[in-house]
Amino acid sequence: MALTVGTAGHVDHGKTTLVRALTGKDTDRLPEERARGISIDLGYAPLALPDGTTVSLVDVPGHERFVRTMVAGATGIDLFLLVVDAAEGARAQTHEHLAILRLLGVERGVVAVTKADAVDDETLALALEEARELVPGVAVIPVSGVTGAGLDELRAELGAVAKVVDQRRADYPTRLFVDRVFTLRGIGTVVTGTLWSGSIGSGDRLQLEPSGREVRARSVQVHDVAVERAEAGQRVAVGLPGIEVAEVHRGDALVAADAFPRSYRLEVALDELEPLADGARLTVHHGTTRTAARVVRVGEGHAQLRLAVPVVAARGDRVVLRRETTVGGALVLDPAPPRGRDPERDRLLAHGDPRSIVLALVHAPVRVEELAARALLDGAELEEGLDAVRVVDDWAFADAWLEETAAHVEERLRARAEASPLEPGLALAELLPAEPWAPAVLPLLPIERRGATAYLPGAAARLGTRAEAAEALERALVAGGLVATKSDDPELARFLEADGRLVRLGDGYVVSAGAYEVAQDVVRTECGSAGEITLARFRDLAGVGRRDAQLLLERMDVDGLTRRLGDRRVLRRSSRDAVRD
Ligand SMILES: Nc1nc2c(ncn2[C@@H]2O[C@H](COP(=O)(O)OP(=O)(O)OP(=O)(O)O)[C@@H](O)[C@H]2O)c(=O)[nH]1
Ligand SMILES: [Mg+2]
Repeated sequence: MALTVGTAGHVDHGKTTLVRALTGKDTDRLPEERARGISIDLGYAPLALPDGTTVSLVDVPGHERFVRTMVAGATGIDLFLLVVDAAEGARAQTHEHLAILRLLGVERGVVAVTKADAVDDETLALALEEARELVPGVAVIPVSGVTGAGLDELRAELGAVAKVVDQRRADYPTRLFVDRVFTLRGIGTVVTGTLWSGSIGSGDRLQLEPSGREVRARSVQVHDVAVERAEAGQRVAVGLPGIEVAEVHRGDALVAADAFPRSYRLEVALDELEPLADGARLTVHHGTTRTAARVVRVGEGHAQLRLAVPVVAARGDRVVLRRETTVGGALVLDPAPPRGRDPERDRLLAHGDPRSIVLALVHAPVRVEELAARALLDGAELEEGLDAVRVVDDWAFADAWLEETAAHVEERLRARAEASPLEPGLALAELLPAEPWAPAVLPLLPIERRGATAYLPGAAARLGTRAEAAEALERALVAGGLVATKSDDPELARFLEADGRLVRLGDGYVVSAGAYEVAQDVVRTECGSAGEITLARFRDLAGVGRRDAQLLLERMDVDGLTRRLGDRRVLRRSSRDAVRD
């Protein structure tokens, strides 16, 4: 299993010396580190354990000025190696580093009481006793980085603890926080970091955050050895062709495309070492990055952290909050929450089970892939959570929303049927917003579709209060015969036409269905004998005025009975055949 061990402890207590004694590698490589005799930057070395496995060792600086660097080094680790000088005992950064480890959720590790060679037995015994009290439940081993005493016991204990550390999430999308950037001849820009989750293989397309730039991984190495694929928990060096060194920095993240939100806000459960007032300004450390932030308190023990620089976080991430010293930490509940304070949503998120979280996120339709990209739930959790809502064609929405929408649609169709019994339907486009989810939701609504119009199931056009008007119109039509009647109620006319009771001509004129039949017969007969009919001839034969004659003929053109050639009309071929039959 791939694990990373991080050192911790006060300045000069012997961390780097111990790492060198354990691994043979001097991690104080900067000239300034050598000149001053203190560590300034993070150092990395592979450490072989007695059982043959190799873990990565991150050596952090102990000086109080470099605590922020220690945090960057500690965010990716699985277990700690706390180093205490036997002569000095626990000091300020021993305590602060321990607090940071606890805030980051790094609970397992080993305490090495070092420089055992430089103290008498009594002092050593006291130091060991003090260390046991300081970190209860963790093995305390006396060692010397100079004589090598106790190193075998220390390795054995690290091996034992490594066996019980929780697995990293290989099934979660890839995320690596960059801790070093450099150039290698023949390879170009190389970034290193601890792989928090997922895996990276040569050729993988990844996203560099927070710039969002797409990059391709080449030459993946774990501790200077090329590998096919690096796994979660390993220290990884990735060659990034086409990227300049100046374009990548410690704190950037290399992530699977579109798997994590890029966010200026984190919704968190606070872990306060000292009270944090609403509006407090501090520095948030997340991954290997840090940014200025403001605390906006939400409910009991919760807050939104408003960040100056966006981060790519996921639910369950831990952050460290610092001013001059470490003032607390926080557990990310939502890596990209909405701006407002919503205690109810906050409560649901804190509740923590996948179903509650999905319910907190989903009301109106949301794409499932968008939910995944919120980095709130991993694959299996998301699947479980989606049981709490409906999923149709990759759209997730709450039952409550569907009910609201159905009720709303029903209400509108009912109102429409009441106001307009002749045409009780509504255009679909008018009924549902033109949203991409509409096709998925439509079949679930209590409507009947006829073409592009929606009706209440079984709804039929009714005359309702217009029954009298309909009768009056029909009486007028009978009296009018072939002479067209003007109707000022187009809806009624359309209804009666659909019912086969009249025929609509242009300009709002109508004739009875029977009269239109007669007029058609006149045309058929004349064309049958004379081959054609003119407007004047039709007017005379039908005994109507010029306007009505023209309206009737135009309707026959539309119906496909006749075709107009100048001022003459002939039967269309299909109509001629019908006559011959
Ligand atoms: N006698 C003795 N001296 C030690 C031992 N370990 C470290 N030292 C000395 O202690 C001093 C500091 O050691 P480092 O290993 O640089 O301490 P550090 O914890 O890495 O210091 P920072 O990284 O700056 O926090 C050096 O002068 C070491 O030679 C030890 O086991 N025995
Ligand atoms: Mg050091």
